[in-house]
Amino acid sequence: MGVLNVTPDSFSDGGRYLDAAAALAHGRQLAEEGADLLDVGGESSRPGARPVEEAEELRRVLPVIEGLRETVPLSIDTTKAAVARAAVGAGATLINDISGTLWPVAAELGVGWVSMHMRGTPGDMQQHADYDDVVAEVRRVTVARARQALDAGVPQVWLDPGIGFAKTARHNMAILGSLGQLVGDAEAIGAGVLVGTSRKAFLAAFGSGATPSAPGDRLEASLATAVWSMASGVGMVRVHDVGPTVQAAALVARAPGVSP
Ligand code: HH2
Repeated sequence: MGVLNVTPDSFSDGGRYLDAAAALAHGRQLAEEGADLLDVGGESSRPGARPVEEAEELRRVLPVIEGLRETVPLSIDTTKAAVARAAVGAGATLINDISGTLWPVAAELGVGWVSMHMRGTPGDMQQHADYDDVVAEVRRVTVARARQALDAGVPQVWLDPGIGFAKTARHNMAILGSLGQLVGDAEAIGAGVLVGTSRKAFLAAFGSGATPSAPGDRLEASLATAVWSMASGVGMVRVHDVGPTVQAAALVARAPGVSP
């Protein structure tokens, strides 16, 4: 899943693809690099991000979805039911909903849905990063919502632990270390697992002392966590750097017993 942010304020690429022509060109490039799906978003969800008006979000994402729908499958990264509906009407086939609430819309429209774990909203989520057992909560919440969605008739559901959403760097690492458990949960209910670590801040808190702090300079750490996720059985990784990740995925797929 390649990231296509049509926003002025996303944490790593804010403002670069706000113009529809720039977004379309970038989307076509990501598709050429081998993305199976592009995740189009018109509202940043970085910690402290401000909400965007519905009309503005629609203005950002709809031309991009209409312009790319013949080129590559698309998901819509939104928490608003009206935006999800319009995006699906324009050609998106998956609702990537970080709020965990839009499964009834996905059921109504007959499209896929992502069951992601978060507490609070992007504006206040980091105040809620306090768990007895973060892995147990992520598994419990994402599986319970996924079951509701599947029971309601959503045709395809992805469990996503929500790396960086109401989580400290240690929480994120604990989740990555136990991805096999979430993969087992997903298999048991007929869902997949999606993980998004790409360029996120926690990557700078671990690894060698030289791990760069600028989001665009976190390619190596992003690839390491994508490879780890795929080798743990995760079916989809959400990334900014599609070409290098596709190369890494091809290599992982050659490992006996692994099929990302
Ligand atoms: N991460 C981001 C946004 N949407 N959706 C899912 N399902 N999983 C994620 O981990 C995830 C997500 C944050 O990354 P990005 O889109 O690059 O930044 P921003 O939210 O600032 O636009």
